[in-house]
Amino acid sequence: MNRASLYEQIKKKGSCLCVGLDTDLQKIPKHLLSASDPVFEFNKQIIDATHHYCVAYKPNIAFYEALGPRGWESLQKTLEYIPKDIFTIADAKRGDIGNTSALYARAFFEQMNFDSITVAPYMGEDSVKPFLMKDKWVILLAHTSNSGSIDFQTLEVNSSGKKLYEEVISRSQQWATPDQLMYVVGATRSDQIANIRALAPEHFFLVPGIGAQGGDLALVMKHGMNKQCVLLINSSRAIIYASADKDFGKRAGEEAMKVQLEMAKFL
Ligand code: OMP
Repeated sequence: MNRASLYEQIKKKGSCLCVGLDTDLQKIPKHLLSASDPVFEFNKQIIDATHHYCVAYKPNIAFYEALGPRGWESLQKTLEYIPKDIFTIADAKRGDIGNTSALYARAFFEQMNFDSITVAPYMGEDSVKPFLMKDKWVILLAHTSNSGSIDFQTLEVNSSGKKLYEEVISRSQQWATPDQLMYVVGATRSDQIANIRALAPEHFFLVPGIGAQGGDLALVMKHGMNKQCVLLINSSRAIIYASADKDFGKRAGEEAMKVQLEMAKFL
């Protein structure tokens, strides 16, 4: 999906919500465990209940890989079930030397038809470039939401105090246009989001960390948007596990709607 279509969806739905499909067999309602594919059954009902309120879905690949071949099958079925006008993110956090990254790109963009993939920038330009395929997006980890992000990302890389994540953002803009490249900026970094936006005025940010991680949605919307929104704000657990009972789909829909209504105030 290209930038214009993504923005079209954001305007149409009054939403920049991304629902994270972090589907865990330990957490899904017990009655689903007897289904032939419990993970897909859960995702299907979540998608049915939430697709009016979101513009993206982000399956976190770890939750599927951990189940072996049947996890990959559930992932493929889920991807095919997502409505075609909704942006898809393979949250795989890949990145390796060039020829290996090219195979990761084939796995997620050709074997599976994801619109985008999360990529770790640590190995540099040759590890990122193979993912830059026509009509596909790289979502580069910049300033992440987790506590360990301060171990490396905020280290100063020069005498004027530039931080490593800032260098990631400025350097990587030489590799791709804002039509192919997004950045991950955690919602738990909302106090810095205005500064980060100044470094990349046009690029979409994928912002995880509202909901279960406690990030502030209103602050992210207020300081992170530009005129075309250019935010995708992710919530996983707070939406998909709103209930552990048979009403889980309905409750997920209600939670997604609450977030959408909050977003609409800013859009
Ligand atoms: P919840 O905390 O349940 O909303 O899930 C957050 C999701 O976003 C998980 O799949 C994380 O792996 C992912 N994530 C972060 O939480 N923080 C980041 O900085 C980056 C990501 C990500 O790349 O999606």
